[in-house]
Amino acid sequence: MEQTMRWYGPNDPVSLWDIRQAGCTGVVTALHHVPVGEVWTIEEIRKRKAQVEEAGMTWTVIESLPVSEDIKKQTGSYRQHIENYKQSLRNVAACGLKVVTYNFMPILDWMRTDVNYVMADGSKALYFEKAAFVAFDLFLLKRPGADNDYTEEQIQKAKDRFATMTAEEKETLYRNALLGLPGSEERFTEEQILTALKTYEGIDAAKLKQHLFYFLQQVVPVAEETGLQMAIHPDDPPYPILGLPRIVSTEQDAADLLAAAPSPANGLCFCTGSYGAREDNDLVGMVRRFGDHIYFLHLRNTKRDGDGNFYEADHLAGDTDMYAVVKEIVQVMQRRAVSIPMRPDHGHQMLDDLKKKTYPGYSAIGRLRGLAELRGLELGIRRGLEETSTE
Ligand code: DNO
Repeated sequence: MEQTMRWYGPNDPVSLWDIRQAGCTGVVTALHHVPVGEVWTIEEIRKRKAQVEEAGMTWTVIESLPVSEDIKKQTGSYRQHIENYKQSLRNVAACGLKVVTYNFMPILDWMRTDVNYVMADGSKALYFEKAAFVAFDLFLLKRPGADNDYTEEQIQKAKDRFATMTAEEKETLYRNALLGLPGSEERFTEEQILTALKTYEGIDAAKLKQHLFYFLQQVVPVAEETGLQMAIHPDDPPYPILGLPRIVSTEQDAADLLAAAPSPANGLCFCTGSYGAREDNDLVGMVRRFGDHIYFLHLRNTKRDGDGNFYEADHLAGDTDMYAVVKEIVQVMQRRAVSIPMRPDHGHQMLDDLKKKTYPGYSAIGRLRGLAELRGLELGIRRGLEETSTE
């Protein structure tokens, strides 16, 4: 696997040299300063590429070229935004980039209730606690109609959980849940989120899927023409939240979107953390079946419990059998004769990370640990396969 880390750009407290010293040959980044829906110009892309190359690394994977809310809803300027997206694709291809990561999650990207969940060893992880999330929805956001989305038992659990929270904990929960898109410090206000949620009334999962398919049918031919690989990131967590549809959560969802615009350019960002937060996703089988369309890998592990809670475990621990997944990936890469770009997704805050302020999930040392473990795992698997084939 080609080893990379995400870099949020010049404002990222983790520097390009930190990433290089972690053993990466490339970074994954985006032009976070360009407003969603606008064209990425060749000039801006080149500038960013030069910065990465000055630190002795390459930039081939974009994460993300974001899809506007208008495109997801097919409202307002969506046609123009799709044209702009096509132009951005042509521009990034002209600058030598290869993989374009994006997602189709309405309004919010990933969601956690606690970004400083203390583990037994004192490091801190990201946590999604169902009862806290339901409490946020019902008692802090007070989303109209929210109580219809939960069972009596879930509501009771949320009430009990809320009753145990101090004012400070409520404030922290509120801030975590409304954390905006990764890469920005911006948070939604309660009013903004309620207004945004209202705009999705009448858009159910079937409709949102149609919008995704339409988008793909428009942009995939341009990606194919220019030699790019599109890589859709799954929903995180992989089920509906706040009454919003989520349509990239399961193997069937992935199969549907690949079939909607058949092309070598239409592919997946295979995130073991997101798909793995659902018990019914067979990750090894998915790698085997979608292998030809996996263009980017997010390797991360979660530990679930029966109540819908999960925390981000060490990369080689948790519910996903990382050995089995990486072994399958190695075989896919051998069959395709490629090295798929990978990044250790998220990491715990540990050691000096605990004294620094970084983007949640993106501290240097925690990710370095994950990367080092994954790198060793891959090497061991490769050597093991070589030995068995020459025996
Ligand atoms: C979270 C990330 C996601 C991902 C986007 C891709 O840490 O994996 O935010 O970048 O969903 O568009």
